[in-house]
Amino acid sequence: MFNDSTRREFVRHLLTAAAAGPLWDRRGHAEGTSGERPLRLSYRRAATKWVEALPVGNGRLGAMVFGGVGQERLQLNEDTLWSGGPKDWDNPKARAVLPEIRRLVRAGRYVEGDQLAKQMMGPYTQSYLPMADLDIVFEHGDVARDYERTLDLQSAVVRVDYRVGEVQYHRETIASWPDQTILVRLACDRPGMLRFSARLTSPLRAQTAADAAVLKLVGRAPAHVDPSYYDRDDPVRYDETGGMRFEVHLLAVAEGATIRVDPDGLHVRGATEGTLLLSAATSFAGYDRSPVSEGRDAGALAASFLERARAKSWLDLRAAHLSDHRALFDRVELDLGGTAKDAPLDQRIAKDGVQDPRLVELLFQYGRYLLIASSRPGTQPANLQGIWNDQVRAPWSSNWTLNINAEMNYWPAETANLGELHEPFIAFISGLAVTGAKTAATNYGAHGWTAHHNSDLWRQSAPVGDYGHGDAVWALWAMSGPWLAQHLFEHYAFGGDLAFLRDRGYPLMKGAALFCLDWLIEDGQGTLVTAPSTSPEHKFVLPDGRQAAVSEASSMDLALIWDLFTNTIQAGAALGTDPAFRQRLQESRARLRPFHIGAQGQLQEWSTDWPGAETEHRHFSHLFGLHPGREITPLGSPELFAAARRSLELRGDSGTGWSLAWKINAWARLRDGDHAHRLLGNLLRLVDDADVRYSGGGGVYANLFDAHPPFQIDGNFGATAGIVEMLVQSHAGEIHLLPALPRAWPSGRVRGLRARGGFEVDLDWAQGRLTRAVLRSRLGGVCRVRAHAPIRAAGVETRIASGPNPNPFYPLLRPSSPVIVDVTKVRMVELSPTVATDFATGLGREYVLSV
Ligand code: FUC
Repeated sequence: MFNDSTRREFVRHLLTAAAAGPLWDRRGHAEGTSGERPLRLSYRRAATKWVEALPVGNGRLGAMVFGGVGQERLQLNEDTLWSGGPKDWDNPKARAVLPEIRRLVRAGRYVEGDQLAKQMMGPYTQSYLPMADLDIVFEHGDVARDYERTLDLQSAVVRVDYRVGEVQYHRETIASWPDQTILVRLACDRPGMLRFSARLTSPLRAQTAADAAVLKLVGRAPAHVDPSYYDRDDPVRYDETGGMRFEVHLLAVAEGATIRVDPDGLHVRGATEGTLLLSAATSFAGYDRSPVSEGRDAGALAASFLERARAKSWLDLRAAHLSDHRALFDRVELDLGGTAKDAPLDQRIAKDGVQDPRLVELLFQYGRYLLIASSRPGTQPANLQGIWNDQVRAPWSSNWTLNINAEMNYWPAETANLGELHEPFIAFISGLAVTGAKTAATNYGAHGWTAHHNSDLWRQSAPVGDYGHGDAVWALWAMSGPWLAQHLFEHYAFGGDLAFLRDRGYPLMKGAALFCLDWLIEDGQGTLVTAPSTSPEHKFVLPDGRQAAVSEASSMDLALIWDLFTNTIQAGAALGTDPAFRQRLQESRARLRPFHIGAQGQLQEWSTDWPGAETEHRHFSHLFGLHPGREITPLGSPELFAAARRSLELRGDSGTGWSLAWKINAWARLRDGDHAHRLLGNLLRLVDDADVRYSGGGGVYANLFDAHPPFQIDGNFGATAGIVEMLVQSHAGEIHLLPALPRAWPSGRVRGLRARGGFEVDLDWAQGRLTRAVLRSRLGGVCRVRAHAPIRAAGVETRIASGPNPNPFYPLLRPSSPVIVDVTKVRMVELSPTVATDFATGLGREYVLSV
């Protein structure tokens, strides 16, 4: 028990949440994270809505922590808990109607093409499901003082502190990767004053049972769940033969307390401190195995995780969690200036938004935090909601949407120094290449593999739409393969791991390229085109006013195929393999229909300069080559660069959350830092709207989750990636330092960003100009650095760059010249002057640069 002065000390630590004092160190409650630039989401009241709760996760298990006083709620997820099981989604009819669709499209009968395309569809994907709720009901009631609720990004701990009468209460929640459990630590400063019951419930079919000291929830997922936008009777179907099993196990450890377990819960009385340990598992045994007849033993798995964790003390569990998390999180530091603000986070967002550089830092690091919490080697990749979902029929099934959203989740993985967290996505792509090879053969009679706009735990690879219910504008898009394959190449391009490229990356890239070679057709004028082709989710308007989706050779198709062929050629050359195949890719790439620059000086979205159905449509797929591709660069393709800028201007500055995040990246690639910053400002707007909105309305919720609306995590990852693109770029034949620094960040520093070719970059800037940089070279090779002036490297000879960069990771690519409808309409972009400097680097060496 504390005397008055230690008690005051205790409260001070709780309220300021400052670095650990000796008391807390000893008791293991505080983490001692940096006091100077705290990275915290803090609030003075508990969450009342799901998008106010704070996420923790270990890649596999996720919890949304509400932080209630009288009742704590943890809404729980496990990343393999989905409806359904493997099944046949391929559709041989697609192959039968393919020639007729191509004929209709060639004849300009697009609306008929759209209709016939419905016959190419397969079933909708299954749904990612919520698992359970852990409710902790405290006997002290709901009235408290000095309440604070905080997520500390650097330690990955959610803390709740409050006082009831004279008793100070403290709670910490972590999701431990090393110990595969979610842990809730509870403490108070008066002996025996902790009294609570912990209960488990589930929105799925489940029952609880007491098994010795453990409370178990044993449940089953539905065999089928329809997407939320598909309005049918009986959308959630249970059946005894289908449907994954799952178990959640809960144990309380509290020395000196009385603990009773019954099916209703765990009842703890007379505790001063204690820990709840929660483990969970499903019967998922792989995307191609039945979770019922070939499933794993969910109960045995959950029990083994719990067994291992209960053998450790809270201090050890917490220390293991901290060192695991910080080994990833601490690699990057960002300082954009500004002063610390004490107000609750939602008020800060509403009041200051992007004007507060500390909020931008928080948003940036939140994306990194969320990736660490939702994507670890061996887990499922982050889906539309990462791993956090409380709805049985979540928006868009909380699946993987492949025409931008899932890819966006992984944009920051390499650049923001979390390259190994790309792994779940790479493994996902490997699975999709297996199911997608069957789809390519059955639906199109094509070699290689591809997938379409949606996928799920079972690696659904066919067009969705329930055999005709869906719309071709989103369902009929056979281009997932090329986009996904970019991630394999980028993983190699940043890390330089040749064994990865040889054994995993290249074979999958080649498979995607084989599909494209078969998918491309002659247009009768010597060029290669795709058909049926769409520009994801955006229709064009025909001269008679009708709208259609399916045509020939949308710009995005051509950009994706160019990117895939280019990457596969570069990868094959790096491996010294397949020269004949490379030759074939080179020849086909040279014959791709060139981009067209339309009547407004814009990059055309479709092969004809049709107006779009929505001028400010959220997707701007035709700019893939600007970002995340590398076809459109100021040096390699200045007209396309100018046309891309015009297209983006025409799209405007509003959008859904992910669309705003993509625009940050795109404006950064256009080297317009102020415009990128404006988009960042549009994203850093407080939203309190959960209804689905397709045009405009994007922002962030009180817990900084991206708001599409509704919540969709891609915008968080996209924003983090966009902030990196503003500071460092390396896609265009050189490393560009501060390519798009906005005036709003005149001075700052960043440490630990990554550039292609194995470089790690630290930067310092003042008065809007680079002052110092440190480059660590992991692979050696020539480093070409672009900055506002020539750079000097301490102790190394430098020279002004000329000609191609000899570093094989840095080709300068020159795509075919575009067809320009009216040259007078092309407004070339004037960029502020910059200089590129070359110097040789040695493997594992560090270089200090000055300007
Ligand atoms: C695509 C987007 C929507 C949404 C959904 C999950 O259909 O066009 O905006 O992000 O995916």
